[in-house]
Amino acid sequence: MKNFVINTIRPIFTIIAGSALFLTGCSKNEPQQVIPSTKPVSEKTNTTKQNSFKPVDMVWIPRGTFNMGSKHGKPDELPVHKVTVDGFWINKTEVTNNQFAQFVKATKYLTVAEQKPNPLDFPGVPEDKLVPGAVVFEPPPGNPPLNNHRLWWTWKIGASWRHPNGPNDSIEGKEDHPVVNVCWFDALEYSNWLTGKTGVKHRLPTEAEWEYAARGGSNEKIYIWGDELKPDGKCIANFWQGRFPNQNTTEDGYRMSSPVGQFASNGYGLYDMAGNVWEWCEDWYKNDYYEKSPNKNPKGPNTSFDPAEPNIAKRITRGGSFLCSELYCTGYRPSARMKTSPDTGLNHTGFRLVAEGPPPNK
Ligand SMILES: [Ca+2]
Ligand SMILES: [Ca+2]
Repeated sequence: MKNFVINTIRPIFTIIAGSALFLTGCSKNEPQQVIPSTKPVSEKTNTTKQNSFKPVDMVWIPRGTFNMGSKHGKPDELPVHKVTVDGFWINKTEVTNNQFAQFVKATKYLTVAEQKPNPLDFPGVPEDKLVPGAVVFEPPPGNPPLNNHRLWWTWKIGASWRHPNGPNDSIEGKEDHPVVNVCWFDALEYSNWLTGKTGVKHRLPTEAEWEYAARGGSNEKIYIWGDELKPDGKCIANFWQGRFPNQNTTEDGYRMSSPVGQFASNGYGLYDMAGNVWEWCEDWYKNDYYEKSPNKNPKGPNTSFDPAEPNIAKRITRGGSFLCSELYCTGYRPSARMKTSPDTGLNHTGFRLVAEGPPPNK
């Protein structure tokens, strides 16, 4: 959120504060990682529990090799390269509000979007302006140009996972929708909680694991289901139809998020790997990472670099969301890479986890 505030709301805060906000000690090779002041849940694994690990909400993805990246996408999806990943468990669906609520109930965890920003992170900004919030989609009227995403994103006071679109919105009736407005650090806390609870290491997927799982065995297809966005003219995922960002025809049945698992699963039995909400991955984003990525179990670069915003360190998000349009980001392609500051909650971003338990008994 800090980075979003500094770069997007900066002019507003600069006017309020009467002084400029700035990043210190931050270069393109030295990502500035913002660590929220929450205590990590202790992480324990347990051999006995590991052997009896049979998660009902996860699917085992067997070890395999695939072509990662795409010739049909953006420059950062190149070069297409062979990658082998070991087997892993992964959630069938995005983590839901109901699942996240269980975590919050058990731990009393406050997400970053619910915490007051630390004044030390915002030199010059009056404390009364530092209030909890998240970044929410609110397009201006008309047909704004599509080259400036700041036009349709607003930092909304009071937005959080409990209030996806702002303080007047709630998750009542959306218990089976994916949790949103959770940042990368929140996902980390949730995974640590599950690790402690199950005795099996849970974590965010690496970018390579995510893409391998998303492809569902259909290597090198543009979309998870093939090479046509709408096979037989039908929408088979929750994305945006119409002219982004103001004409949403809801041809797929959903204006914003949908309950998880409303569309057909992919070849591995996973739902919403295309669309619904973006999903955090473990890796840092670096635009040219594929040029030197290891070919076995790549875990991403050690530092982040996005040429569009070189001073902001970003983690990967994957899979696209209900806001992804054919005219704009096409993020629902399994190879599409998005990147977000790890402390930023957005109302189109959630996550799913992988687990490092033993494979299922044959
Ligand atoms: Ca939709
Ligand atoms: Ca998704």
